Amino acid sequence: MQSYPFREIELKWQKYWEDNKTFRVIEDEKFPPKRRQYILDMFPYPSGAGLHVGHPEGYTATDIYSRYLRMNGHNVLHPMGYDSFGLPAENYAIKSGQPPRKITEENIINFSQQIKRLGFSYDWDREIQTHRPEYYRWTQWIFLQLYKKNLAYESKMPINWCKSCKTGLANEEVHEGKCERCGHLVQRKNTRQWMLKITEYAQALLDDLDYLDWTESIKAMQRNWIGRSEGANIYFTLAGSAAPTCPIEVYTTRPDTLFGATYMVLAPEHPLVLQICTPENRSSVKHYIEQASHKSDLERTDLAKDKSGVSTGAYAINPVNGKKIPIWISDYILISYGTGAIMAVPAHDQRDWEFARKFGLPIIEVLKGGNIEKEAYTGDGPHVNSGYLNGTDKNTAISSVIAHLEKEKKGKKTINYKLRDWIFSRQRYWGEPIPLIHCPKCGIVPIPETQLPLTLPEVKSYQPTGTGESPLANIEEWVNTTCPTCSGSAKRETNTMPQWAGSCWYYLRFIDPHNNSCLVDKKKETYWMPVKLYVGGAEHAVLHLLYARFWHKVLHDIGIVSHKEPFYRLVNQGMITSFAYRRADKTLIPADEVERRGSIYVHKTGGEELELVIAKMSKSLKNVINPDDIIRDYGADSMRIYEMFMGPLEVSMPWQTKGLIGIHRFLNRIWNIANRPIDSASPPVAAQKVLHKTIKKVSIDTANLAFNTAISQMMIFINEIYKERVCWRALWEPFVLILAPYAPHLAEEMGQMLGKNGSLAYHPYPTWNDKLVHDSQKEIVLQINGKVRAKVKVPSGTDSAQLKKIALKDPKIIELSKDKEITRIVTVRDRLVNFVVS
Ligand code: ANZ
Ligand code: ZN
Repeated sequence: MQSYPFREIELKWQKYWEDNKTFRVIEDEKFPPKRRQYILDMFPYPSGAGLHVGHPEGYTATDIYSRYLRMNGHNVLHPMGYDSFGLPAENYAIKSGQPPRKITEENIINFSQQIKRLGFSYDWDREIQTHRPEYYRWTQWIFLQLYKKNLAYESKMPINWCKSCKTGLANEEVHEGKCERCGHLVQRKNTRQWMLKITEYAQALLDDLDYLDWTESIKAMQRNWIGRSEGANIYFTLAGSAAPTCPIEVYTTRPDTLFGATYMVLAPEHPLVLQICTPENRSSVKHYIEQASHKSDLERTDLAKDKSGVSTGAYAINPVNGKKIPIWISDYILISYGTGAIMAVPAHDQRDWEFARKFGLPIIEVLKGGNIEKEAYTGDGPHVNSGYLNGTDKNTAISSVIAHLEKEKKGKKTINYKLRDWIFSRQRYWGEPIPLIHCPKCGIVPIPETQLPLTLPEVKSYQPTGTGESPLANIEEWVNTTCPTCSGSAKRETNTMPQWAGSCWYYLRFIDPHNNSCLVDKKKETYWMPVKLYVGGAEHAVLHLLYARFWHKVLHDIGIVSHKEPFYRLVNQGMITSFAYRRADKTLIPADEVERRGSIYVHKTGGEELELVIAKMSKSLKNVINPDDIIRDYGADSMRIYEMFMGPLEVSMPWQTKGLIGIHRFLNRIWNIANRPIDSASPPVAAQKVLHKTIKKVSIDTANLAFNTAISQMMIFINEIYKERVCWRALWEPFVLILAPYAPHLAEEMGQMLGKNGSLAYHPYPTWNDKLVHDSQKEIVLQINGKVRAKVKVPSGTDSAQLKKIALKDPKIIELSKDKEITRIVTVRDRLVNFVVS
């Protein structure tokens, strides 16, 4: 294919923007608050694999939007940086023997080149890298503020521990009690951890979701994760004289079912278990506790799992009716939720029902309406077998029972959250050192703020120690220090922060990246915050996005930031997938041999059509598209527009090189028109109308992030203009301007050809003329039995009755229907009239 000289043009303009610092931005007071826009991308982790085609999808969207806003008179902060601490670099360091710093910085250079080659309008003077001491100094500073506010505390928590890999594991990394990586049985190990009290902000994190302009699905995920539930704590005393005097407290969301509580279950880790269990049951209880310790919470709460448990031999008294009920232990009760103990109501809770069925425990119906022979009934209904609650519905019964329990001091209304405190320490090297000192005399002493950053020392080995300490623990000179309070000898904290720490607040540093005296200047913060649009993948729904909101709220409470929430509007881009293989024989298929058939994708071979599987791009499937290749063969502008044309931003779509080639042809056509002789005469009215419709549609769609439909409209315009032999200046100038946010390199070049000086980046965006947008006349097709027989022009908006009249007078219709009977006339305003005849 003959291509326009995209390479030359793109490199030329990228150099121009860089040399002229075209996109540098300052806090210019001449822009009123409404015209200050902070448009943010999720900054990448600079992996060794380089840029993925998924990265530019979000980056292109925010870039088009930022460019559009600038042309519409907004001051736009649009920065980029690197989230550069993290495990992959450390693992690679262990394998290759090279320092993580070196690997990371090489990756950043590569990433930067790739990102710059796409022509994004970032203010590169604001670039930050989270692994740089100038940056993590402030990450450590925030940690100290959390510590001072009692929001950071040390705890011994049982975590998943793999002996063979010498490391703690997340719940998600444990399968059937075994380490996902090596297959070893996972143990629960008590290790010293630093925790952040995110739970203190549970309610605020929940409440403030309401006013955020985020996709409902992400909000729902956060709400679920926070998991607020309302209910009651109820106290059960133990039966028998030898029993401990303290009652067992349970948490329930259904206190109304108390009359149906026929037994109790404690988590195996509950501190009372070994105290209350009878001598005969002791050995089976101990055995069960040991078994449960190998399982992750995820497995224990799996609904499909067969219930297991053992009896403690002890009994409790149901506070509402004095009945003696047995106490069991089972791993479906988690120690970390509620009180770690439940009252079991098998008639109305499915887990309890299954447990009761398995162990022959009594099932008493207390709400009418279900069939408890078959399953637990979780619906509402009048209460039965429930003393003073009989006849009431669920909500009335809940309030009534709580009032009774509170009066008799047998229970109280309670709110619980699923959200747990954040395990914030890692026994790893490549992260921010935690700025604390352990002094034998003074205890834990924070490092004075003036001594920050506490820099990460170079080490020889990045291998985990296996003792639960990070590799930093092996560096004597670093670990041994003096106490800032008493000057005695003391030791440094050797745990580091998790990979999420740096990204919790990076958007604030972009506002004031070189400030050496504070995290962010207050005036600048007020100027830019909150982020007006944040674009990135949905995989961060409850990790980064929740952690960042938490830190932001703490920073708000200590007066560093002016808003309660950091990201006002969030858009999650869809995933760019790829084709994997034929269903039948699993052979790989190149993406450009694929065709679309409605909602499926097929590969044609010798008359045979095979349906294709859509998959994530991955090395093992050999279906990864490398952005470098695309830019080399088709240019950055083609890549940008193609990714935006694939479909709505939020929808996942498979990559199709064929589609990219189509876009490249479209840009070639534009180039072809640009090289025609310029005509300064007034263009025909029809052409002006297409232009104004295009300006209107592209403006509105761009403002709404509906980039794909904006591009379609530009295509319509180009097809119209391409037919003519000239290039009218009056049409071309505005078109080049609306194209500029999308294909900035090509547009800049064409702007120059039109005699514009410098960049179009701040050129006023064209406006449309309403009179030219509305067609006064519409062409209506006249059909007989669905076949087009004639066309007529009518005033736009002509109503149905009028349309019928006009159509019936049409000579062609008169002639073709003369011997027939018209049974029905269908009209569609501004479009058609169809005669159904027989
Ligand atoms: C009695 C009952 C009767 C319950 C009934 C439910 C239905 P959410 O909504 O998730 O907060 N539960 C309490 N603590 C638990 C723990 N540590 N591990 C496992 N399960 C626990 O769930 C609260 C319900 O989950 C509580 O209400 C309790 O069972 C159980 F018809 O108590 B319910
Ligand atoms: Zn001391």
